[in-house]
This record gives sequence, structure tokens and C-alpha cells, in this order.
Amino acid sequence: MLYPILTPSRLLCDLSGVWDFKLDNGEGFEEGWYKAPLQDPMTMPVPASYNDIKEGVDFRDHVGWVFYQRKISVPAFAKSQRILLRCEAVTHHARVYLNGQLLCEHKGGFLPFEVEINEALKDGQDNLLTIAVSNRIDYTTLPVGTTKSILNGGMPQSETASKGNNPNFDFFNYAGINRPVKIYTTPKDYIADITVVPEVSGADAQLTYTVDTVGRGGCRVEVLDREGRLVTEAQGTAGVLTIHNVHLWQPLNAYLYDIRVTFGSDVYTLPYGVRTVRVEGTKFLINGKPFYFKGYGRHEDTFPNGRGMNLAMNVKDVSLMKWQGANSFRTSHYPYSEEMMRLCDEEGFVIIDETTAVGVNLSFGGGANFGGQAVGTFDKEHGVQTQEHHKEVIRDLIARDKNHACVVMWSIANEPDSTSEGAYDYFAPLFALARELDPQKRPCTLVDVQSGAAPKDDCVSSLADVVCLNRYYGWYYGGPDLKASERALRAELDAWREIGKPVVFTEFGADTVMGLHDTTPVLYTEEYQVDYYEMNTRVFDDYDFVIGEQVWNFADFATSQGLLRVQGNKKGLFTRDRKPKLAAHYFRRRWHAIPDFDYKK
Ligand code: GCB
Repeated sequence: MLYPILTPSRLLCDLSGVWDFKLDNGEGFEEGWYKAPLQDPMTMPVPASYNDIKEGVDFRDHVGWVFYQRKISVPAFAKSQRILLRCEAVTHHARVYLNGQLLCEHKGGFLPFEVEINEALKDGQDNLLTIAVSNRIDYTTLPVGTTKSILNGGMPQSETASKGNNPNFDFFNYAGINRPVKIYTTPKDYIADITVVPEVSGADAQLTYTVDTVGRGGCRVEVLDREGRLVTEAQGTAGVLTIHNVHLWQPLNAYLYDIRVTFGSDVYTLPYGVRTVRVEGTKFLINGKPFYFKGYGRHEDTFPNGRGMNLAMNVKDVSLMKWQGANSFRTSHYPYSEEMMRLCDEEGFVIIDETTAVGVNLSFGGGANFGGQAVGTFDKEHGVQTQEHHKEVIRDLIARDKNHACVVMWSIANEPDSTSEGAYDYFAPLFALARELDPQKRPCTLVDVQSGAAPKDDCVSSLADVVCLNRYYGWYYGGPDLKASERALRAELDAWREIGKPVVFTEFGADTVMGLHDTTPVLYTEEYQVDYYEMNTRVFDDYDFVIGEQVWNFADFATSQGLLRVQGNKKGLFTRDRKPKLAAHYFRRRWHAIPDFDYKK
């Protein structure tokens, strides 16, 4: 799926701004709120999550539908073109209406969808655009919602619990129109998609490309360097382009070519980095050299935007990450904005790209039950019913991100119940699908929950190309006894060695309240966070097959309320407003001393 841009043949209009807004009173659809201007609307910025924009717990924790509305009109000269309305992310469920007519419905809150609006647009007048959004999550959605809270031992904790809308995950269930809504045009005969796969041999690169088109026209593909000079070109909708003396895209040293495609009168330019990715033994090779992941699990989480796209913070975060000597992050726990992915291509940041599959684990919060009987996560009748939707998410994620140089691995899920009955049967087809769909055949992983199970009993060990471990030795497990925690961590790694795959720690961390200090490093102090990280990284350094460390988390972030959450999750190296804790300086020293390549000989 192509990101909408302005080109010599395509118009683009961003509908960001302040829209009308109203929480559903339970009868919004029956009363036809989408057919006429909303009565007594509030103001609401788009893009942004709505939750923190107005005051009061009832507003923030509203469960169900909300309505966004604005007027749009399109210049008459554009009517000869295809006119599309594109939503980059509406969280979690959207119904889009134009002049009261339902144009489309979309499930899933973190990936784009679009619809052609030519037929529904009225000539010469304003058109009423309404987007109804629901934040409901349950056993059929990704992320997964439950009837209990994972943060307070599984007790239903509030009215929202009785409505079955508790997140089965540890981040606030921000909702709304979280990313831009745009209108763009294409000619009637148009470029629908572009796929490019790189291969590098010696100083040269071969780019195998396919252009999906609709209608008739000749197709030309040109590759331009950063100075805009033509490097190579080809004719036809499929072929191979050869670049001599290729300038590779390298971690933290990005180089992007422009691939300009012309089909009939349509033109589209794709920024493109040439690099290769491969797993060999226990090494992760980028451009043929063993890479060491230094970085973070993150969240798209700022105040008051919630999960709403925040361009300034995206650019600031990349700057902070570079200041720290990091080279990578995981898009925990959902696909990030297309703007962030393009930024990472541009900045040379290495990304583990994750689906929305978080909470596929009913053993959290004391475990799920049905009529007093414990329920297995993958129980056919009472367990999660997400597999088909999970396939859709994988399809849409790969369709969106397949050409990004920054994406080096797909994460199929975060912390699913990978050791329970049915896990292998649930995940094997998903891995097969991702491997089939990804034209670049990147490695795939499952991010593994700390369960105490032996590696061989965990389907991660058979399915994943790289084993990604979330481990909390010295926090949830063994904290504050760092000596015992260290022994346990070493014992676990000794067992993973037998599996013979590369291991990346994708989460490890300790909650730390900025400003809490002590001479004795007790839990929650900045000193304990440093001691915790020193212990963990000392262990990682002793194992050659550990090929990366991504701390949990880059910054403090909002969660549901719970006794272990002090106005949110405080495991950040930075506070939510991006001030460094002591541990941020610790990692700055450590990571600047660790090379991006060949760290473990
Ligand atoms: C995890 C989850 C992450 C949580 C984290 C924590 O294992 O993957 O979403 O926020 O633990 O801090 O408990």
C-alpha cells in the first residue's frame, strides 16, 4: 500500500485540524448522528487520542462509540480523477460516513485503510464527513480485551470491567482518530502498488521490482540518487534494476535512493534504502555483517496527544536515541505511524516491526475462567478468537511496510501464551503467512513472555528465526535480590544456548520514579534501576549468542490504573516529558562503547 504523497499527478489534502466531536450516549446510531451536524458538539483535534483532551474520568474512560465530524469539499477540477479518503489509523474500529452514507467500516486501530469517494461526493457544496470510532476490545480484537484487569490481580476494577473492556495489556487504551485523515487523488489509470527487493553482490545491487497498475499505460521506473541524478532505469511493470557501486543503507548511516515510477500520466516516487538482512547461525547480519541491537521497546505515547501522532516528539525521540548511542527499537506493541517509519528510513534507525497482537495470553491477571473453569488461551470455544484477524493484520502490515529499509524483522506477537496447548497450531500458520507474504523474506520472531517453561516447550524456539526474550530478573522475578536474579538469568540463558538461535532481549527493566534516590539502592530509586541494568547487561556480555538489548522502556508511559502503576508505567530511561534518569546516562556510556557491528566476535 502506497503512502499518499503530492506528485506531478496526485493532489494531497490533509484534513488535520479541529473537528466536531461527541461521545455516544448509546443511541447515536439510532438517532442518526452521522446524517446531520452534531448537536452541541465539543472541539477535538485530529490527529490525537481524545482521552486526555477533556477533563474527567468519565470522559477519559468512556467505553463505546464516539463521533467525529467535519465538512469537506473537493475542487471541481479534481472530479476527473479518482478521489480517495484515507485514514492512517482509527483506534480501534471505524465507520466512515459521507453525507449520511456508510462508505466503509474498518477493524483494527493501527493500520491504514482507504475508500474511493467520487460517487458519494456532492458537486458544488459542502459534504458532511462523519467518522464513528469505537474503543471496544475483547477476545476477538487485537489487542485483546478481557473482563478483568491485569494490573490488580485479576479483580474486575471498575465499571469498565463489567462492560468487558479491560485491556489485557499494560498500556492505556487510548482511542480516536490517532493518525491523519487525508484526501488524495490519482489519475483513473494509476499505480496501485510498488514492491522492490534488493540483492547485493560485491559493489553492485540488483533491485527486482514489480509495479501493480490499474488501467492502461506504459510503465517506466527510474532510480535517482540523493542529488537527483539518474542512476539506472527500466521499462515495464516488472524487472530488475542494476545499481553499480551501490551506496548502501546502513544503520545510523542511511542512504535513500528515489525510485520514480511513471505509469501513463501517473507518477509516484518511493524513497528506498538498499540493504540486506539475514540470520546465519546465531548472528543477525545486516549487509553481511553481524549487527548488535542497542535500543528500546517504546510506545507512541505523549501528553496530551495520547497515542495520537506527534511529529515533533518523533523527531525529538530519534535525536535522544542517537544521543544515547542506540541504533534500534521495536514498535511495541502495534505498528507505528507511517511518518515514523519514513523517519527511521531517513535516520538509519533499525526497526523490529510488531503487529497489534498483544494480550493473546489469558493467563495474565490470575487467568481467565468460564463458569469457574480455567480457560486455556487457545481453547476453541472460550479462548481468544483472533487468528483470522491476526492474519489480516499481518497482511496489512506487510503490505504497508514491505519496502522500508529500516524494517529488519517482523514481530508476530508480544508475549502470547506460547507454551500453552494450541499455541503452535495458532502461530505456525501465521509465521508461514508472514514468510510467504514478505517479498524480502525478513526474519520473523515472537516476543517471549517470562513463563519459567523450558525453551523446548515454548513454540518460540521452533517457530522464530530470532528468539526475543522479555525478562524481568531483578524486578518481577527475584527483585530486589540481584544476586539470585543473576544466577537465574544465567541458568535460563544456558538453556537457550542449546536451541542454537540468536537471542535479543526485547524487554528488561525496573520501574523508577524520577527523583527518588537512596544510598542503599532500594526498589523504585534511580540507583536501583542502574544496578538492575548493570547486572543484566553484565550477563548479556558473557553470552555470544545474545545479539541485542532493548530496554523496557524508552520513556515512562500511561497505563490503566493499578497498584503497581504510579501514574503510569515508570520503567522509562526517560520520563514521559523526556528528561533522562540516571540509567539514561548509564546506557549512554555503555552504548557509545559498543559498536553497531562485530560486538560479539
Ligand atoms: C511486559 C509487557 C509490557 C509491559 C511490561 C511491564 O512484559 O510486554 O507491555 O509494560 O512487561 O512493565 O510490566
